[in-house]
Amino acid sequence: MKEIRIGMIGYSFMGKAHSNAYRQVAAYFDLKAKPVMKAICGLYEHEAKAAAQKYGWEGYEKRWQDLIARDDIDVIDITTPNNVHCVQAIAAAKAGKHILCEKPLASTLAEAKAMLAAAQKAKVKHMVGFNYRRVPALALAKKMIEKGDLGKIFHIRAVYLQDWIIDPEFPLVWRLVKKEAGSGALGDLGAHIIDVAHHLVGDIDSLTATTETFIKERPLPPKEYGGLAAKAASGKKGKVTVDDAALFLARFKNGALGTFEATRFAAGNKNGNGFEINGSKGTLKFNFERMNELEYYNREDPADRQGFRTILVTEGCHKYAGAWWPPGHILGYEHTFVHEVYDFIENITNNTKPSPDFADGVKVQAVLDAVEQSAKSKQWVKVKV
Ligand code: SOE
Repeated sequence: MKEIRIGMIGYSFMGKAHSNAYRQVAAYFDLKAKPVMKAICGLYEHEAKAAAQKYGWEGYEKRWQDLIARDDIDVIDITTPNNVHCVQAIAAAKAGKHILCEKPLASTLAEAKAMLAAAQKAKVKHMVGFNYRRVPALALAKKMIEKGDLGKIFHIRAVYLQDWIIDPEFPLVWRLVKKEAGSGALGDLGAHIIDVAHHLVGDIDSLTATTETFIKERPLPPKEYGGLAAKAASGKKGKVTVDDAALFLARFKNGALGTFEATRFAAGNKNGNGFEINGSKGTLKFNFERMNELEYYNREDPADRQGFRTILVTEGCHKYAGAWWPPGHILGYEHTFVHEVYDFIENITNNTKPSPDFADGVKVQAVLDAVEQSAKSKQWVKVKV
């Protein structure tokens, strides 16, 4: 069987999730080409070596530049902090590698555009890791909206609620530093719900936003720490230079209205990525913390029995779900990444356009940029790609 040889940059949370996906995908999906996990690299050689052994990579490289230069690698998977996505993706494109890059695509709109241009010039396949599109319940929502089951869309109410940094003693990890992350909850969580809105409702025309940083400084983490789960902090403190929460109102090009809330200070919400979409014929509601369920209200049900029904999205007829288990044997977060790498490998072997690709990533980046402009100016801002 043909092989698709993968090189991965990064070995923390997303590196672990993507490694698991490459290991599993061929066992559950029929592929024309088998992913081969050639090598992984990251910040520290000893951690790359350990990750290679633990996650099932054939080997590791000390430097991402050496990984990209290898002629036995076809795909570069970028799971590093946002500030290095651009330099790594452009180098990978120049080396003729297909690229799967984690979200948000970049730290700035200019970087995102440069990544898209480089990938297009190199004629390589490019996908951005908005994995929530690949939750079976979201795929069903997309199908229902496209079929017209909701009719004309009036509203999307989108939230992405987490609570992992309410403790002021939680250290200053890279996601809280503008130089590395570009923005805070806005780019990390808001990017996901903006992409979902683009996917399910359409393009955003203009918006007005506000952001807040509730805790202005935090203890510095030890030199080597892993991503989200920072270990005990050192004594010194550093400034938080990104938003802890970002909220905005949006007007869509198709006339719909949107409210968006991305925060890491919503106590009790662990990964509350959700939406409610209201249309002329009904409503869909989704919350990732109940990711196998989609709630549907149909205004065309008989008057004496209207109400929200909960669809358990685990049937064989539901996109992706049928590849796994019998109905009711629910899926989890990690399955969305298996679906993502399945689709990307299919795009490469069938020479089809990945979705979402870097152009979709640029569209999200343009909204992130507009939110930051509006939060500063306190005015409505047009979204400009
Ligand atoms: C942030 O905590 C985070 O890890 C995001 O970066 C991921 O994209 C999201 O899927 C889970 O939460």
